[in-house]
Amino acid sequence: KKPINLSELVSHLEAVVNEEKSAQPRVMLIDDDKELCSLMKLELESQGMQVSILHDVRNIVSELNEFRPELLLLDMEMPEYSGIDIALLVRQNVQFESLPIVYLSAERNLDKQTEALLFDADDFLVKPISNERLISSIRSRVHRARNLEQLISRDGLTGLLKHATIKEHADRELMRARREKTALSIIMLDIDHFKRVNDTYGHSTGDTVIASLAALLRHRFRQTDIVGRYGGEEFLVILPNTQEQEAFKIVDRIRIAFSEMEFSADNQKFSCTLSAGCICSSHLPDQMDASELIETADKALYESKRNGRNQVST
Ligand code: GH3
Ligand code: MG
Ligand code: MG
Ligand code: MG
Ligand code: MG
Repeated sequence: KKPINLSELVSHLEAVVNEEKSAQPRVMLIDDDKELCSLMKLELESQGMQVSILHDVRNIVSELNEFRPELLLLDMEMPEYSGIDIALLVRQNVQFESLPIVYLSAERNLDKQTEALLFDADDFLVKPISNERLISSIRSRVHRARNLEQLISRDGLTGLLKHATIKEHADRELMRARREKTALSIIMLDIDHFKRVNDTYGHSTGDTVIASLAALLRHRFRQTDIVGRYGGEEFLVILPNTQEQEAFKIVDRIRIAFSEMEFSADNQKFSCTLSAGCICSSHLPDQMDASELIETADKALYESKRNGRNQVST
C-alpha cells in the first residue's frame, strides 16, 4: 500500500478550499450606514461570500483592483458622493466595464430609480430588503457576469485566456510579486514548424494539435498558474511564486510529454514538438515592466528556435 504523503494531502485540501472559496461571489459594499454595512457583511459571509466594505470612496480604484469584486452593492445617497457619482467613476475604468453594479437604496420613486439605472448600473434594490432576496439577486447577477466574462476573456478553440486578458494578468501578478517580494516566472511556448502541420494535414488538424497542447498545459500547470493563448500556436504562462529552475522543470516535462503525443490525419500518424523560453523576474532588473518581461521570455524562445527547436531556454 502506498503511504499517505502528508504534504500532498495538505496541498490537495488547500486546493479544494481555495476552489470552493473562488466559487463564491466576491462582493464590495459601499454605504454610509456603517451599521447596515456590517450587518450585510455578516449575512453575506454566513452564506460563504467574500465581502469587503469600502470605507473611503477616494480609494475606490485601488480597492477595486486589490479586492477584484464581482459585484458592487451601492447606496444611492451618501454625504460626499451619490451612488451615481460612484458608478460613473467606476465605469471610467475600462477594466470594470462589465462589473455588475446594483443600487441598494430607500428610494421608492420609480423615476429616480430609472434615472439611476441610466448611469450604467444593472439593478435597483429597494431597502429594506429580505436577506433571501438580496442573496438570490447577488448570486444570479454574479453567475451571469461570470458566463459573460468567460465568453469575453477566453479563446474559443482552447478555452484559455485571450491575448489581452493574459497581459492584464501579467501586469497584476508582476505588481503583486514586487509587493510581496516573491519570484514571478514567465514562459513563452511555440509549436515548432507548425506551418508544415497545416500544409501537410490541413488547417482543422492543425486546430486539433493546438487544442491538444492547450489541454496538456491546463492539466500540467498548477491551479495558481495562469495560462493563455498568446497568438495562433503560441502560449504564455505566468507562474506566481516560482523560481526559474522550477518553472524550467515543469515546462521541460511538458515539452517531452507534447513530443510524445501522437496525432493522426488521413490514416497517417505524426507528432509535433515545441520550443519555449523561460524567464524569472528575480533575475531581471526591477524597473522592467510586464511587457518587457514577456519580450525577454520571447527572446529566450527565439534562442530555443535558433538552437534547433524542441528545447527550453532560460
Ligand atoms: P517555428 O518553428 O519557427 O515556430 O515555425 P512555424 O511554422 O510554427 O512558424 P510560424 O510561427 O511563423 O507559423 C505559425 C503558423 O500557425 C502560421 C499560421 O498559419 C498558423 N496558425 C495560426 N493560428 C492558427 C490556428 O488557429 N489554427 C491553425 N490550424 N493554424 C494556425
Ligand atoms: Mg445612505
Ligand atoms: Mg511556430
Ligand atoms: Mg508562432
Ligand atoms: Mg536567463
